[in-house]
Amino acid sequence: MTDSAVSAAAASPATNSYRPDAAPKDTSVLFAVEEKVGALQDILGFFSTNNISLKHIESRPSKSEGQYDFFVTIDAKYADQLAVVLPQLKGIVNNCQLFNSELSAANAPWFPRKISDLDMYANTILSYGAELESDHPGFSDPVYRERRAMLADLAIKYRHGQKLPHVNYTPEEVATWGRVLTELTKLYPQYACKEHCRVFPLLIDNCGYRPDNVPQLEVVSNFLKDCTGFRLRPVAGLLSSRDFLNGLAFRVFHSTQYIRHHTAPLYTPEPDVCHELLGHVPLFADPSFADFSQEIGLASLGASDEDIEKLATCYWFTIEFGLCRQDGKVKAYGAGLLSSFGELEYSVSDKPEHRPFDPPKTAEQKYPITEYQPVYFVADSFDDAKDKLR
Ligand code: HBI
Ligand code: NLE
Ligand code: FE
Repeated sequence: MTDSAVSAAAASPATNSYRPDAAPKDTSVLFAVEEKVGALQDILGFFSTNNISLKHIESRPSKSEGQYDFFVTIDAKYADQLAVVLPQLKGIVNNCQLFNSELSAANAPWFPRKISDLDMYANTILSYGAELESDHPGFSDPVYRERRAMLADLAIKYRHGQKLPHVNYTPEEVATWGRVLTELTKLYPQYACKEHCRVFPLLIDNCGYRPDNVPQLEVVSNFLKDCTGFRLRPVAGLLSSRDFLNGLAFRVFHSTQYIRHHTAPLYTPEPDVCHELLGHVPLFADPSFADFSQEIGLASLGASDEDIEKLATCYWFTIEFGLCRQDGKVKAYGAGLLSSFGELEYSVSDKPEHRPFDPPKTAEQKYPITEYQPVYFVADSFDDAKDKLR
């Protein structure tokens, strides 16, 4: 590093100091235009009218039919001028994206660079939403609330590299887990996707999935590490979409450790240990699904708020509430379905609407968070979902 780079790094906050090369860089911009005679001339005209000299330009047919992609590189000295006219350019082209730019690097939100950076999220839990509070039986039960506070505290104190907290579940908690496990086990053969059905017996054999035992996160996390490199990290409650998705980029799944209230075994709107262990864990042990999950996470690193929103919606309709077609039948792979013996059967029935998984459309779909979903998206396979999401 040069002296000036050292001082630049020292001056910026510790969390944002990673800048491997402080020399000014070329700026590149990628966009698509409708295919027509003179399209290239129009593009060149835009840059020359705005006094920006091009260093490099190339074109190729776009993935979307009837359009051409242009990839344009300019020298760093024109970067400020490009920033001025960028909104105008965005008005006349499609899918405009900026690369390699000092400007875009400076504007990108902070994101974790290494797995231990996830320790920063331990204290950034969102409060429980009002909706959750009003229809949540546990919130008027003082014993339950105290237990939740104790388990939240364990998660807040956790740091990367430590053993995951061991919890001695009470007989009442074990009974709730046992009920959920027993009911779901009856439904899985008919409604769960084949990847879930393949892994589930391994969890019984290796991780203590039994009606009389709530499996410990540490044991389950070690099992996942062996299968796909995914691991669990305890979390006190809901994280922001950005923080939660960023974890997936590092193959880290933030897992709650408390259990739903004993009066609501059928369905709960918030994640709990039943949801994490029965819904998510079996699929994070599947290599193709693990890759799919990590790709959503990688796309979230440094993404704009707008893109985070779209990724969170795609996450919701796949990892959380996804359906897929297998051997001519519709099966559940979404964790929110695989952990709810109320919603699982409903989701594959003809009551809700089923639409094909199509990221541009799926990313715009609104959804309720405290009741059964009115709409589900059906993918052909995890590999197909992964290709489409890209
Ligand atoms: N936080 N702890 C936790 N668990 C989740 O399942 C979760 C979250 N935050 C957001 C979220 N899920 C999703 O609904 C998307 O917004 C990513
Ligand atoms: N509704 C799910 C269940 O009852 O297990 C939890 C969903 C969490 C997003
Ligand atoms: Fe979940």
